[in-house]
Amino acid sequence: MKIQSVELREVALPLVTPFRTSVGSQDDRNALLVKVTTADGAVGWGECVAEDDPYYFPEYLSGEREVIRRWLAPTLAAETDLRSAQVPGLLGPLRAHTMAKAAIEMAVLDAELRDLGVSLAQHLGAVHSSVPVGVSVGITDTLDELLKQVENYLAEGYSRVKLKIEPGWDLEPVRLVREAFGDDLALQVDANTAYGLVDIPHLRRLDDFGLVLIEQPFQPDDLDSHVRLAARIDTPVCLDESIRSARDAATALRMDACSIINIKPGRVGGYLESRRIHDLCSAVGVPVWCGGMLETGLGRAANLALAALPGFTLPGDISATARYYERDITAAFVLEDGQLRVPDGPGIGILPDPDALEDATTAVETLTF
Ligand code: OSB
Ligand code: MG
Repeated sequence: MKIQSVELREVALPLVTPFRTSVGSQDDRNALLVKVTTADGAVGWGECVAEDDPYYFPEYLSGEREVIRRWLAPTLAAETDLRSAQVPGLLGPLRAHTMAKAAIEMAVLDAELRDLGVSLAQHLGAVHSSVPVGVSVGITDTLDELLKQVENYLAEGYSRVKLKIEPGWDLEPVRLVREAFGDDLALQVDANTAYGLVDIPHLRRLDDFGLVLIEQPFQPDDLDSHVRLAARIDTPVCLDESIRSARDAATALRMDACSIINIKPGRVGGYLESRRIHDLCSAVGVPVWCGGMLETGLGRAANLALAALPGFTLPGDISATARYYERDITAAFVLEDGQLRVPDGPGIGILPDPDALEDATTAVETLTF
């Protein structure tokens, strides 16, 4: 293909409930959508998962938009016979900006596969037509409010629950949720880097609650503290923020810094690098699961394709539309027996609804080449 234009569109979607983690709270999801149009008229959609501010990850939405505009789109548009498989290699010399790279790679994959009539799921090697999914529950003002939220999500059928934790909001919420909903509930926690080495004795007390895993207790570049925790705690340690590539994954596993990996395509530079991490982890028997960034229906469609690969043996943070938005820019994803269906149409298998897209749009810019 030859890229003829790239549309950068910002959309603002109010969340149905504020989402609070140890690094901040948000009421809206502002997403950057990337639409690629080829010289032959094929169209592909990508979503950049960068947040407004660099609290979770160093990249941020307006910065990633600039990176796509100035460097990534022109680099790919210079190719007269672009194939999606070349994208990681072509963008590799540009440092970091994995979220921008992932967004434009997703759009190129979508355009290419739509044209071929092949689904992203099939292209990546999916083996499931639907996948069990979990829900990520933010920090709430009160414990009662947390229990109410978990109760509602369980009534909807979610297969596992992830609680956000931070110092002062850890053992007690976990204990109460475990007591209220029983030992069979698949329960895990995510600290988003809120702890330090000195908290290891405290974190070990989580072993009383039979958790599936503890996600990213320490700073992204602090693999050493994760190694020390993993050696002292029975609960499996999982990394999110620390893993930005297949090489990072290999290093973390070799060091025994974790025994489970959360794969977020945006964080690792795309769906192709995500598959490499999946393949590497499968080869050494390490479970992986698909993380989420409160994506619109576009990003969640693609995440479902990834989560249908055989090594994704734990439910991901890919919830039904109703958990995030009253009105998404795509048709809603609905939970069926705790599972979401993997889109099987060409490309990512879903398109934005034109009216919903228009209503959510806050800015559009078109680059032509
Ligand atoms: O750490 O997994 C995280 C959302 C934004 C930033 C970081 C994280 C999250 C989530 C949301 O946990 C998961 C979802 O999209 O449902
Ligand atoms: Mg996380």
